[in-house]
Amino acid sequence: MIERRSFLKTMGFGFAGGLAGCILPSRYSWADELKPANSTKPNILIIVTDDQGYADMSAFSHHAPDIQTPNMDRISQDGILFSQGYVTAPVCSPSRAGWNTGCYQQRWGHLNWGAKLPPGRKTLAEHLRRAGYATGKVGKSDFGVGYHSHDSREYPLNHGFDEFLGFSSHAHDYFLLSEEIAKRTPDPHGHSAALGPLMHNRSWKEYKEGYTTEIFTDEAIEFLKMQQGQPFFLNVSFNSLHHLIHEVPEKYLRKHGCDPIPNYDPSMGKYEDYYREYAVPDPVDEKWRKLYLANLECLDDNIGRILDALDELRLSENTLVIFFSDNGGSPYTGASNKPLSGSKYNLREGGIRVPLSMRFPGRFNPGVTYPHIVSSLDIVPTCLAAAGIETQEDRLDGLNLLNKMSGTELIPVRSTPLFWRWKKQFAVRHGDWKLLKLDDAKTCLYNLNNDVAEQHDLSARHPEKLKDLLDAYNSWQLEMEASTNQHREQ
Ligand SMILES: [Ca+2]
Repeated sequence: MIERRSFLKTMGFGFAGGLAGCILPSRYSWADELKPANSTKPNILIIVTDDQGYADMSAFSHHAPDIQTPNMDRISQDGILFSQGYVTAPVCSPSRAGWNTGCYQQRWGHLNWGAKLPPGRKTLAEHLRRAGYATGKVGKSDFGVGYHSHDSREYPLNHGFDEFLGFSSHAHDYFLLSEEIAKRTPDPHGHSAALGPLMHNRSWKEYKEGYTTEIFTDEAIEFLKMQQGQPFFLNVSFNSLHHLIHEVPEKYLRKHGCDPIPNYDPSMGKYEDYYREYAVPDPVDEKWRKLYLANLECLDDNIGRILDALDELRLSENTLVIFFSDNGGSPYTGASNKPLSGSKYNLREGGIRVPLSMRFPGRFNPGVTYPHIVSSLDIVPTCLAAAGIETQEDRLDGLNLLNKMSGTELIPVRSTPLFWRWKKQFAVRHGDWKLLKLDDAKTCLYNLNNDVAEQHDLSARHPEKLKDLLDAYNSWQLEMEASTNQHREQ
């Protein structure tokens, strides 16, 4: 992310580096660069993991016995752990569309993987950048299947980020990041995953050696070092723990007793064929759990490096940190969502209830577990409130959590239902109740207060509750369709 700082050096702002070789985003203006810093605004750091299971964070009392995530746990030890934190979809792309905008992605027809990010839907980065924040994104940016070009709205520099290093698609090889491997591969930017150089601002950046979890961490720390004195928004979206889960540095493989699996080589044929073989291994046995644990430990260590950097730079006290997984654990990686049933790719709790924590020194009490329903939709309004930006409540589907989490009495913030629709599945959560319609199955009703694993269908015993939630879903669905039609007409 040296380009912007190099530019400032030439303006006499005292940053290291030179203008030679720099590539400036085309929409930069002198006025933007000369905007005075406002150090009273809090910084915002959002760390997103990929496909992490609900049982795979040791801060939870229900965590799986074989995992330890001491660095992820630091966030909730100093802040709030959410035991009922939901995302808006059981897969990457629509979930990310939801949290980045604070709106149900169904409002513009983003039901599966493929919808775009419409210009009429502002992202958190756009809100914050307009308010004077320096904005950076590192890692995975995913708004639909396929590789997005540098000039598409789905590319981070075109929806609010000043700087970006990562990939704009749903999956990337963890290790294969060189130009040479991309040239030798018949499908380096395949439909399902990519390999080769990372996207870097308006260009590309190759790594002859390296590992994405560590590269993204290095870049995030570099961003933090250079942003002291002005408010920043940094989003670090790791591709860990997405498949290909077996791509892990050797020291972690050794520690967890894993047998290495050879990575792709062009002599094997198409990358997509390799990717599909290891994205859906059969069976997913203890071998894969060990690989998952190795990948998770590397991820946790690197999150620790970012938190350490915040401490060393004396930024922690004025930074709101939000941590969560974009969807539940995948059935193909060895993740665990216990005690929930279901997983990534379905609307059972295991697909949409995720590890979620926040810390905001001086605003959130430390060491609190919040037991009520919250959503990734709440991230945008909460961050806007933290930044002192007037929240356009009528344009957002989430809630501002800021003042609700500050006291000692933890009351439910959400009185209205949450809704999900993904492919043919849909679900409604309201209070203790959940309505669930899976593919080709009857519509079920669960009381999650005493049946968190969704084992006992109560639809026959409580037909009035079933009807209430179904009516609410149908009304929501009509609202989403009307909104989608408006977007189509724009
Ligand atoms: Ca994901």
